[in-house]
Amino acid sequence: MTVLTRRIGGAELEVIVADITTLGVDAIVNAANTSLLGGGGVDGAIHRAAGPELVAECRMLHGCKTGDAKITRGYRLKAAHVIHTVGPVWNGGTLGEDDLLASCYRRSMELCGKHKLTSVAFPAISTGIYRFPADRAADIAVRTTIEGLALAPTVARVVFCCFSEPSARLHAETLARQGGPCAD
Ligand code: AR6
Repeated sequence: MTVLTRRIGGAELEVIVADITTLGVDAIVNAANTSLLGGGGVDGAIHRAAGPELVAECRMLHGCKTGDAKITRGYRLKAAHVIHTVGPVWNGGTLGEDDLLASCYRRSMELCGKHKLTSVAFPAISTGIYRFPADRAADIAVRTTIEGLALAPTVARVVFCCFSEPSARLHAETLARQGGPCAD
């Protein structure tokens, strides 16, 4: 279900409610942990849908630091690639959580630029098991991704793939504030 679409520069940004594992984009972003070897939430769903080849490639990456991102192939997913990023665990906001979350979106966009990807879908990183407040995270996600378009000139489509309508509403509110005229 598409909640909002906005054109910003050469890119279309969409807020949708969907299961990210079903999307046919160049890359879906995974909210992983530092091991990159799978887990619960969206990470578990992506590994289940991609098949065991994904964890085999992840094993060769030797983990990922919080705030950083690494790219693999998508295997049995419709998406050609998976960008694995590690969001911060929310600890009250005094341990640099905002900057680390922004870094996840920035590094993911950098990888899109480096690999000349044209479309990317993000889940609401850190807002599940890692307990980052959903409204604060949505604001960082949308603002940092818009800034990150400059790092990824090939990207023509960005999807904020929310798993619930309340989450989509938060992303849509921020995007509506930041975005230009409606693309529909
Ligand atoms: N499609 C889209 N979004 C989803 C899906 C899905 N299939 N499944 C869940 N979400 P979480 P985190 C949403 O917990 O907070 C894992 O164990 C979910 O509703 O997946 O970054 C990792 O290995 C929420 O809005 O990730 C780490 O250990 C958002 O995705 C840890 O969880 C993120 O929730 C990472 O925790």
